[in-house]
Order: sequence, then structure tokens, then C-alpha cells
Amino acid sequence: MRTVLITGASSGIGAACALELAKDKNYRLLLCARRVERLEELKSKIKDLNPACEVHSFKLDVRNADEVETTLSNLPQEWKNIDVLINNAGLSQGLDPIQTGDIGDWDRMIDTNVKGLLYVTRFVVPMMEDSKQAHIINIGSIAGKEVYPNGNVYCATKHAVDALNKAMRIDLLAKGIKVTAINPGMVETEFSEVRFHGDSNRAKSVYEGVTPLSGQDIAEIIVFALNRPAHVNINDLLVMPTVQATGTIVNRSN
Ligand code: NDP
Ligand code: 8X3
Repeated sequence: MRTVLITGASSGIGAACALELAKDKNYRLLLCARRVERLEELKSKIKDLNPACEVHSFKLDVRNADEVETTLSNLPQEWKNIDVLINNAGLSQGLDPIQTGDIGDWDRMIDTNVKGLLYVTRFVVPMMEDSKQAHIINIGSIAGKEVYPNGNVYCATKHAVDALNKAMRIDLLAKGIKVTAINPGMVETEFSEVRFHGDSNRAKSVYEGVTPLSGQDIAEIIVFALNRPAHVNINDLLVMPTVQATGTIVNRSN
């Protein structure tokens, strides 16, 4: 039985991972995010799907290092040993050129996508000490592999995730902890709604005329990566919808 901690489990890819892992009797789930009411809804969906799946959820803002340390160290005793960390919490805010970008947007992206991922990893790795199947999955992005117009700071944060993914693999090698980056292209979640500060029409237009990836598409790939034999690690995977060639070249004509 492996205990999995998913950050940003209240929506999108994180919630889909929770639902996908709940189907597998080998996993028990630690779910966190800021919106605890969403986590409660997710827990009841998991209960319907698999009543035997053990779930513990809690509020966590990954941007606050003290909160991350205190909350993780105060987990109930039976949840203190973690086997799998899915570093998923993240967001994009705005899509503006550098010279007019909003500094608050920049801070939220850097604080969440880079510093938050670091804080959680810093405090979870010691909780993996007793695991024989430790694995960290970092959710990067196509934006960590290339830079597109006005993507500046979001792309920089995901390039940082790409670097940290490689760095973790080096630093954690001797501990036998697997480290995998899953880098999606366009996935239809609340991502665009958050990027465009709640402008749902603009958010919907991102997915118009295409079949994007779903959270479940990514979750299935993550479960596949987690279920490889002990000697096999998927280092880095770029997953795109068939209609997407690069961050911005998308075929909307079919
Ligand atoms: P969603 O907006 O649907 O989900 C984002 C999740 O992150 C939410 O559960 C949110 O929870 C959580 N989150 C955001 N800020 C914080 C915070 N400060 N502390 C804790 N949790 C936080 O988007 P996605 O599911 O699409 O995004 C998940 C990851 O996938 C992100 O890292 C994103 O960059 C990445 N990604 C997304 C792609 C896409 O096209 N959708 C493509 C490539 C990568 P809450 O608000 O409740 O705290
Ligand atoms: C999210 C996908 O293409 O908007 O990481 O950067 S993209």
C-alpha cells in the first residue's frame, strides 16, 4: 500500500489523479489545496467510487513555508509516512508582455509554481525515509520546454520546474527516490479561468474548435508512471493533444 500526497487536489489534474488512484487498491490518498469544500466534494466522489479507499484531506497554501512545515509535521501519525508526492499545485496568471505585466500575477506564479513546489518537496522528502517505493511526480508543462509570446513568467516558472525535476533526480538518487516530470500541453481544467482572472468567455475560447487533453488523460499517464517496476523510471514526458504542435501552434480547422 502506498500513501500519495497530491497538492492542488481540489480541481483539474490533481482531482483527476485522486479519482484515478482511488480505483487502485494499492493507494491511499492525502489530498490538499486551499479550497477545503472542494476537497470534501472530492472525498464523497471517491467514497462512491471505492468505499475502501482511505482518504485524508487538509487545507494547505503551498506558498507559505511555515504553514507547509507545520501542517505536514502535524499530520495524524498514520499519515506521516509518504511514498508518493504529486507536485501539482500551480497556476498561470495573466498573459501580458513583460513591460506591462502585473507584478502581483508574477509573484503568485513564482510563489506557487516554484517556491511552493520547493517547500512541499523540502518537507515531504524526510517523510519518505521509510518508503521502499518513493516517487516524486512534478507537473511541469510545455511552457517548461519552450517560451511563447506573453508567457514570460509562467514559462520561467515551468522552466524552473524542469530544472528542479533534474536536480531532484540527482540529489535523491542515493535515496532511491524516483523523480518524474509530466509536462502537459493544453488540458481543459480551471487553468484558463484562473489565468484570465475569472473571464470565462476568454477561458472557453482557448479550447474552442479543439479536443484538448482532460485531467483524466494526464492522471492515467501518472498512474502508469507510478506503476512501472522498481527498476524503471520515466524521467520526463511531454504530452500534447493531437491538435497541438507547440505551445501556440494549434490546429483548429478540423
Ligand atoms: P486548475 O486550476 O484546475 O487546478 C490547479 C490546482 O492548484 C487547484 O487545485 C488549486 O487549488 C491548486 N493551487 C493553486 N494555488 C495553490 C496554492 N497556493 N496552494 C495550494 N494549492 C494551490 O489547473 P490544472 O489542473 O490545469 O493545473 C494543475 C497543474 O498543471 C499546474 O501546475 C499547472 O501549471 C499544470 N499544467 C496545466 C496545464 C493546462 O493546460 N491545464 C498544462 C500544463 C501544466 P486551490 O485553488 O483550492 O488552492
Ligand atoms: C499550461 C499550458 O500552453 O498554456 O501549462 O503553457 S500552456
